Amino acid sequence: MILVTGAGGQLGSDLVEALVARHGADNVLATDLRIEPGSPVARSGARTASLDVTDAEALTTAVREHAPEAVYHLAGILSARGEQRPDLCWEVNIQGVRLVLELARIAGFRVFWPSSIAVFGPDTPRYDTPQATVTHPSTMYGITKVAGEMLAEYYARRWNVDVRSVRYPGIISWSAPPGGGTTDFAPEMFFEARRSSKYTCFVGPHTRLPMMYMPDAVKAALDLMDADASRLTVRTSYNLTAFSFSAEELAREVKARVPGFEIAYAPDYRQAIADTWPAVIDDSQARADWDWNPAFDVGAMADDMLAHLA
Ligand code: AKB
Repeated sequence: MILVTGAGGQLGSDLVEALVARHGADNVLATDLRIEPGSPVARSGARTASLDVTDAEALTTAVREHAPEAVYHLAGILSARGEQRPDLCWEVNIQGVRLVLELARIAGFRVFWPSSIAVFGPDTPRYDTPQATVTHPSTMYGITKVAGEMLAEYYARRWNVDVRSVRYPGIISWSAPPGGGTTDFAPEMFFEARRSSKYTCFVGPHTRLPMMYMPDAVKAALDLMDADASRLTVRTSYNLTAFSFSAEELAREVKARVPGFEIAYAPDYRQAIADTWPAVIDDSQARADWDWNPAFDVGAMADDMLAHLA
């Protein structure tokens, strides 16, 4: 059995479908606080259950009942929401990953856990951000991701828990709306371009961030979990990227495909978060250790997004 937490979120919505295609619907248990009827996860055919990752008893019971061989622990509060609810962000993100790792130590399952470019902060090099560099974030979300990475490495080294992780950049997808992140302006721009041909962007035109299209985000999780353990040299979390663009450059890509598209900028509190994150990430370690190689560049992503949203 493969157990997925936070399955109803942006990544889970597509990853569950890929896991069902690989392992069969009966062998994937997709959990979240609530799985919406008609959602991509509900439609995937996977078994579903309600699960709160901060509830140690419920998580322990789920592991005992289903004896998973792997847990994809996706449940978490993202950066923007985390600044509005730092208490909740700490509780869900830290409690969740600690419990999953502790259960992995006892029960022996493998773990995939997403970290983020949010582990970096204002004193990290912004261009070609190396794998090993300053991780000194200014958001609660970033703090929980740094702590989670440290815990992952600790459980891997001390207890031999097979936990694998990537530092996701912003993820762009059409199948599920983003929720509570700073990079959400990118997918939102596509949704609004199709809906109303205009978008007011919550970061300024020159804000440049690393990004990735959802099929590559799913591929990264599966490729890393498939990788030969002896090749993995990083047990905190791997830098990962596909491309970087500024908000203005993305708007240009959209305008080239949606004639009449209008963009305006009204930066809000999320600008300050974006300003502390890398603009361009160096993911050469992931490429060397497990042959990471994204399939989509910006143009192919924009074509595919708009074709699906049409
Ligand atoms: C966010 O914006 O919070 C996330 C992330 C980069 O981890 N998309």
